[in-house]
Amino acid sequence: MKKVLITGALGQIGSELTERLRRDLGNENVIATDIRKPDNNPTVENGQFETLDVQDFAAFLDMAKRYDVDTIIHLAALLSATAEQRPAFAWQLNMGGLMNGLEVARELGEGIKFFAPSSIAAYGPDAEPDTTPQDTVMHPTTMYGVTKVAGELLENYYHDKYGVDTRSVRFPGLISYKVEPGGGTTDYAVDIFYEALRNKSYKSFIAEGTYMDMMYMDDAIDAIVDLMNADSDRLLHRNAFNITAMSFAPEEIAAAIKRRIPEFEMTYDVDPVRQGIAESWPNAIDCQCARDEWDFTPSYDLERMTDEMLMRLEKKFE
Ligand code: AKB
Repeated sequence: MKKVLITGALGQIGSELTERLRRDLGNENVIATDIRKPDNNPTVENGQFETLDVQDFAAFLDMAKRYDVDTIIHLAALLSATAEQRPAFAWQLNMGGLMNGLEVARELGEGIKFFAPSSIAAYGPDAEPDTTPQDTVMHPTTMYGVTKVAGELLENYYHDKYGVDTRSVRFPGLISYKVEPGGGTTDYAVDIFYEALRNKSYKSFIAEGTYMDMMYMDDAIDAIVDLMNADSDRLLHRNAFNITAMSFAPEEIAAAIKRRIPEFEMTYDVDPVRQGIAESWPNAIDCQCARDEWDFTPSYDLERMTDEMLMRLEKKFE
């Protein structure tokens, strides 16, 4: 990874990955792109930025060639809840953008590295819910999940057929303080921190007892960088590795916050759409393959992540 083009760079993952890669590779070697223009996002603005609609193949190819990149990190996509509201558009954007990204990588030539995230959403309700294996049945019942499974297969295809060095992870819910996520089912685990500090209360749209995998953003960014730098000979899997750092239900994250903010109270106003999505996903996936094949080791558990989120957001609100 020497010169990287990132799509969806203004999103929750993109902003933090852009900042990290600019530190690792130098400002001029990270081309941040998004369909929107940066609006008060200094991490992305302090360097090369271009507007790019990933559905425009010619513009995508032109940009990758113009900057002579050797790696594409394709993050532009709709998340689960938004995709369920607009399934046809979700298919068009998630699959069209991915296909264009892979075609750009193929045109650039053999050995180009390509990353596009999959998700725990790639599993469906018939997968084992606990310690869900890396390799098992994958029959998602959401449009987002359907695009993730199809995307994993497509990335394998481009690797096997054209030699594109595709790599990916199945991300759990990602928790961060810099840029808020939008349109996801796991977003409650970020919203809760904002509301705990602003109002000392939170109304959860996910029901009590619903377990989902989660991870603090620093671990997610490390995971992308470590996987992209991993020795290809060690990778028995590629698209995509299970990774997770913790699994909790709403009442457990609420309890962790209450231990630090005793006045905090949580109530429930369950959204049937997002609850249905959450129930179709695993409770806790098994990430042993990622540990064995590229030494994945997250460092934030629920307690450390809660301390960090509250401390960082308090500073942000000052
Ligand atoms: C979502 O909730 O849609 C995402 C995901 C788990 O992929 N955070």
